[in-house]
Amino acid sequence: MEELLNRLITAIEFGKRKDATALTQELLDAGMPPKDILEKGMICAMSSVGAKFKADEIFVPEVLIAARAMKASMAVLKPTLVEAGIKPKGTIIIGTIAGDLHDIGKNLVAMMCEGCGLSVIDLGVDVTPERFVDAVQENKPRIVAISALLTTTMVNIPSVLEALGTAGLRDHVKVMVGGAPVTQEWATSIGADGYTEDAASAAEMAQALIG
Ligand code: B1M
Repeated sequence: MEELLNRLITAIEFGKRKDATALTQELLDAGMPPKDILEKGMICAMSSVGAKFKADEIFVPEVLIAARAMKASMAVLKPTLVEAGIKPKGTIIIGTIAGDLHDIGKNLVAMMCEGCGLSVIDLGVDVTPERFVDAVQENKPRIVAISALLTTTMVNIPSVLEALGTAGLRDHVKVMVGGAPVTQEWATSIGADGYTEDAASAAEMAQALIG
């Protein structure tokens, strides 16, 4: 089974979607617990992808195809995880801030977080403070993650923090911010709980904030 698991890791890392789904099914058929397939296989593969991306050894397209393979494997595994009562480590709501249509970086953050075993609710792009608040009320996530790619839209992020405060939700969620124009200094100045420069670090921080 060890060999099958290593083949699954390689298939995900190299974005071989069909191989990844077939190997996931083979591991299930061979009797490997779904939790082990998730943690020792899929999460391990995406951690390695994240580390290589951070080290500039691979780039956005490779990460996207790896994440796509991981998603396909996850679709095979999900029913058995649900059956076995294995819950995600936590829920994160993510979106690109109002006025902003850039979503490639935000999608990377979402995929990396999924790769770490978090449940991700992606609100898409151009997300207003009201939509963030509604989604928090509905889904009770541990984290709200907000991406901005424009200097003209990052200034809309503080309104989300304010709206969460007005709705009495600010103490219930950690707010992470990121995107090209955002800096640690600015994130601190608006009272965000976390800032990271890249998607792999965002997933690491999300796990750390969830504890
Ligand atoms: Co736009 N665009 N764009 N664009 N675009 C930029 C951002 C820009 C820097 C280009 C430039 O002028 N050099 C510039 C912004 C200038 C500024 O404000 N400082 C710009 C502009 C001006 C515009 C328009 C206004 C152009 C126009 O119409 N006049 C317009 C705005 C539309 C709108 O949003 N309302 C616009 C439109 C577009 C397209 C639609 C054509 C397209 C977006 C397609 C899409 O996303 N689906 C687009 C693109 C592709 C870009 C560039 C070329 C690439 C952005 C990208 O995807 N990078 C960009 C120039 C550039 O960056 N070279 C540019 C790859 C991606 C992986 O990186 O998103 O930074 P990034 O994500 C990184 C980190 O930032 C971080 O992790 C990722 C890496 O690991 N990260 C987070 C991101 N979110 C995070 C959240 C976190 C943590 C980390 O925690 C929550």
